[in-house]
Amino acid sequence: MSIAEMTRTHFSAPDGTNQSVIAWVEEIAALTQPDEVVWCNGSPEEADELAELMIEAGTLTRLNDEYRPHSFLARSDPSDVARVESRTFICSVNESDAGPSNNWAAPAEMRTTLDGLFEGAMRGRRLYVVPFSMGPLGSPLAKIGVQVTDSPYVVMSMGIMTRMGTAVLQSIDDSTEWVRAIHSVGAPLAAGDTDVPWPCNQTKYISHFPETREIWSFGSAYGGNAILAKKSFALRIASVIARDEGWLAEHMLLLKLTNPRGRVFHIAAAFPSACGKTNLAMLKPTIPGWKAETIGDDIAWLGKGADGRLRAINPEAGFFGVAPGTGIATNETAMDTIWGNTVFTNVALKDNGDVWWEGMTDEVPEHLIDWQGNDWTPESGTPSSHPNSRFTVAAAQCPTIADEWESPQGVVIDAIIFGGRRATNVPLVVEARDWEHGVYLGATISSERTAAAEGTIGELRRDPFAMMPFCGYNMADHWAHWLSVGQNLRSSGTVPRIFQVNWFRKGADGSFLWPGFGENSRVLEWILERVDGQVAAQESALGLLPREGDLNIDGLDLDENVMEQLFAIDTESWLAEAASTEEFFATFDGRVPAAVTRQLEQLKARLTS
Ligand code: SAT
Ligand code: MN
Repeated sequence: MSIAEMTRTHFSAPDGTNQSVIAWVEEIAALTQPDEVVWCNGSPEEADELAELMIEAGTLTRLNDEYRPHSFLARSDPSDVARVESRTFICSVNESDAGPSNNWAAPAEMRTTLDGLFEGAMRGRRLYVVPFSMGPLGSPLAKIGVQVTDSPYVVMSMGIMTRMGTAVLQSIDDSTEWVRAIHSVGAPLAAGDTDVPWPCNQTKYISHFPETREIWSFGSAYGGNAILAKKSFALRIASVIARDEGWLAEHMLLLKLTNPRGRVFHIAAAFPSACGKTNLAMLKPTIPGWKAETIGDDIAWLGKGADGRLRAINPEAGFFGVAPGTGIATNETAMDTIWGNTVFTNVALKDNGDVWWEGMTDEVPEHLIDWQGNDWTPESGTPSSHPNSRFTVAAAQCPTIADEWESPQGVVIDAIIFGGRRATNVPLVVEARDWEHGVYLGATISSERTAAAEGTIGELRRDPFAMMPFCGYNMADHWAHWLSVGQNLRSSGTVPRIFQVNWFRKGADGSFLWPGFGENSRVLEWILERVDGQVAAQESALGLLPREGDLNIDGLDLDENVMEQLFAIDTESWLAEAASTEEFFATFDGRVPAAVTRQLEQLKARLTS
């Protein structure tokens, strides 16, 4: 069967499709005027057919089956390589509900702008209808969305990152609340126009309408700008639904750990983009007797379960991980996950038809085609792969995926961890005194900028709960919501402990003090021994720290004084940090909860006492 014949079967909505979906697709098609409407069924044949189309269009290169079976390389337009936070909008009815940390636009005004941009935007292209479930289909915690897009790359990515296809569409009935997500690369084709491999538009809008649970994305085909199930739905829109319904949608990995005594724990950990969430989610413990298994690497939905405990699911079905820096030494599990059936974006191509990126192997290939399609040698002086280049792969392919990763009820969370990338100030690990203090630690995460979004790399920025770019409502209200979730959990008995970690502290010579990666299991050991009541801790101005000798560094080759430096509390710079926190809180127009500002006052008092 030819490609054209195969898709022809999907040119009308499958039997049983709910009228609300059909009417909406018709409305969007009337606005965007695609040549064809294709209803995606989520089958492997469909994905293969899309791959063929994209190979023909130059969007994808098929990798050598011998080294990387059934895998592809995509090269984006060099201008479309990361999330565009300056073009991301929360269009709540009231500006104050978006808060000072989001770009806001009045819904009516934004709708007028978008109507203008989307009118005829899909001319000469196909509109793909992509029904998807976040969370296992049928789970009480799962949510449904439908994305329409004119990008086959986005369809393919959604097929990996979500549960996608006809079964989801057929689960929608008149009572289903489903999220509407509209995406166009914004590059209509006139008759006779030849397409480019990666169509996109210099004008970009990633707009969210929290009240009507809608997403409109224009101009980009990259990652979080375009795979709307991910940051736009599972974080920005879901965080608003979660606020309204009493649960949490967070930028967190989920990890299962079993200690040498056989006790099982689950942790949820929030870190900003490109700060090692995927590495931690796929941790290989270096300490004997510990086992780590993966549940999720980026997003967690958490809520009080029927048993009164905090439970979490990974709403995604795949990993969209940062490639550079991923190698056997840093994340062997990821390397084993991406053996095949993987889409790589903006990495380098080897002469043998496999992929390579900085940090994949110690040995650097003598010749590559770089992420922009140019010849590359070690002398080129530029990275061969874009620093935000990615792999997209099904979570089920991860060798350490935990049995319960698709548990409809979610897993019980024993500890919550907040982290960032901090060269100074923040110790290797601190335990919060209580939930309120933990919320303060989350609210005051700062982190050095990475390549995951536009901006100056290395610059320190505030990133509360690692949700700064992803919270669909006022960040200060998010802190209040966390306080109320804690209160609700307390009313039924168990509240998870909260910790802060920093793998990235540097010494005077600018090098990292802590070896990180698998050795982070030592820090998790201390955290879980605390949770298990096996070890005491010592008070400090910042919270509870490991007592000398309690953190297991057996067999680690650390320089002298490294532990002192990792836990050093410099009063002067902490007072400066507290002053900067005060300024940051002041930007929220009095909306910061009293329990959070009280924590700041207590910190200052402790630092000076
Ligand atoms: O591009 S994504 O937003 O999907 C990844 C990230 O920045 O965390
Ligand atoms: Mn992320």
